[in-house]
Amino acid sequence: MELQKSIQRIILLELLVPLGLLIFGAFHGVLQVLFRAGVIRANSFAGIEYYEGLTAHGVINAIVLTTFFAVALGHALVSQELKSRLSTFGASLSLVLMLLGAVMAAAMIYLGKATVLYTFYPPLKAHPVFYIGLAIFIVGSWIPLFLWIPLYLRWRRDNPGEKTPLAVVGIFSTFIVWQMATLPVAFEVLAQLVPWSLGWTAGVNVVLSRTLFWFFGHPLVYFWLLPTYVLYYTMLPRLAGGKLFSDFAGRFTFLSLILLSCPLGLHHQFADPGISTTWKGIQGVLTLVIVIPSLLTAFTMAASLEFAARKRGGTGLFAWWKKLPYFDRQNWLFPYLFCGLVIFLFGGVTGIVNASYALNNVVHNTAWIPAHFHLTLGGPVFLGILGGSLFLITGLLKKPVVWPSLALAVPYLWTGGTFIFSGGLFLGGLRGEPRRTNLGLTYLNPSSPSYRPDWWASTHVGMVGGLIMGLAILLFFVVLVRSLVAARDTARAEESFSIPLAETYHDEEIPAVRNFTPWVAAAVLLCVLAYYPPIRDIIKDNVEKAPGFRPDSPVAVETVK
Ligand code: HAS
Repeated sequence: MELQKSIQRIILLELLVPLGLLIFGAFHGVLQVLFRAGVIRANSFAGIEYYEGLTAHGVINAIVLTTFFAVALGHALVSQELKSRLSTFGASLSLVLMLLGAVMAAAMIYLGKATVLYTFYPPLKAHPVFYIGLAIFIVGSWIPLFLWIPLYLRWRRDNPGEKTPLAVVGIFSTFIVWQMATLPVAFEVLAQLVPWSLGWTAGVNVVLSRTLFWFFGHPLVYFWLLPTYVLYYTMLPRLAGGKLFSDFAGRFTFLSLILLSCPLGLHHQFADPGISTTWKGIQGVLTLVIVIPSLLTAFTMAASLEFAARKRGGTGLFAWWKKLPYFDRQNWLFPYLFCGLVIFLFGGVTGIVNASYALNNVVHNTAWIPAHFHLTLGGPVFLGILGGSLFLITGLLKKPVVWPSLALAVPYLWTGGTFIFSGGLFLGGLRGEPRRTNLGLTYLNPSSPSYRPDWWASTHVGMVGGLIMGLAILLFFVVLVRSLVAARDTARAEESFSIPLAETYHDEEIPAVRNFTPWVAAAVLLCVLAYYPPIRDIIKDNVEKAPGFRPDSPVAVETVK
């Protein structure tokens, strides 16, 4: 069944608009490395202040691009796999709200009224329109799940006893995680930040809002990761020329991420006052448990790749790796997913370092942290989005990918750049180099009393990596634009578009992964157990409310009576 034309148009907008914004997001990324290396030694560049650019970089790349992609992929896969028509009205409403919210937030950032970084927690204070824009954006992103649920229930009625398609399990898991994650942040925004920014309340309970933010912020990272995991489990084995090694591994990974994504946010707050070490310790241990689905994914992907490589004639204990289609121009999507996996090995290991309560003291708030998340969010997730978007856009428009060799080069260039960039930041982080700091004006400025010449090498290595990453994105846009303006592919014009999904090698029958309900119920229970006591303590402590600040000054922008 072909995807409705109206939904195709919506998906295209959901992919193209954020990719357009990515031009700004990526530009600010490149400026970041230049500011940090002291190549730009100023408070602003091209009229955009350092923290304005950093906020735009984070909000566009980490929130807007990722959420739009998840929704677009969700519409395409749910409709295809459940062979159902989506509500055009519902999908359009979701799109309009998300666009409106994104425009409101972006306008406030570029007007200099929301320099609060992508984490937007107080005491940094933004204009109310920024927070309201974010709230509207989130509400827009809630709608798709509620459009898909009736289709799913109908599919189950019509197909009794059949397994839910794996891609649908993955997409539903993504949006269940999103739903659970966004409730606390919606509460933070609506109950704390909007009234505070409107001047209705004086000051804000920072411990509470940071805790609510990270209650959202950690599952957010799995919301980013899950669509890429859907691509890994459902597409990568086929692109490699084989089958998915284990269907159970996919279902278990998706469902266990529903269970475990939320009750871990305190590992971002190991250094925060006002929260007991007991709860930080418990959530720290749970963080190590959530590594299990990713280790299972590592095993399953390696096994699936081995199966494919052996089918292609690969032999030996390790020699089979050589047989994978790394440089096949017709199969340009393979390296986007494969390189993401390779990068994620390092992102995952450094995540385990962060999660270790004692080691976290060494790396917290240093350049190590952005190094970690450019190997997770900036690695598998970003490459999944780039490759997935190019695939969906050209597929829906029935256009060829022009210059496939260039398209193929992008993930390799990005991988090289990311490793160099993160290598520099890891090195700097271990020497105490702070994150979110305009180093060029201070520590990398020879005429400053705080000059740190020993940070020169790490920031410059980071800069070289960042410039290579910038070049990779530029080349991606060359391919995208060139493909957009190309004539339609006449050979594909008559075919209906569908996403090619992998068959399964081991199709296990395990009842525990056949139903969402127990996983969702257990997840809610675990969240209550992990968060009720620390939040109750924070409310009981009733700490003094903090005034608002801007990131570039230690002086508050208001007083709290
Ligand atoms: Fe993280 C901070 C711990 C995963 C993103 N993380 C962040 C921040 C972001 C982020 C954005 O415990 C900064 C937030 C901020 O602004 O302050 N993270 C973890 C752990 C994991 C983890 C334990 N993070 C992610 C993912 C992200 C992400 C995924 C985005 C998508 N992270 C932390 C902690 C902090 C943190 C602390 C707070 C630090 C602080 O002090 O502020 C785990 O889920 C990772 C598990 C992953 C693995 C890897 C599996 C490997 C696979 C690849 C297999 C490869 C193959 C191919 C088969 C164990 C699946 C091989 C082929 C070859 C040829 C080699």
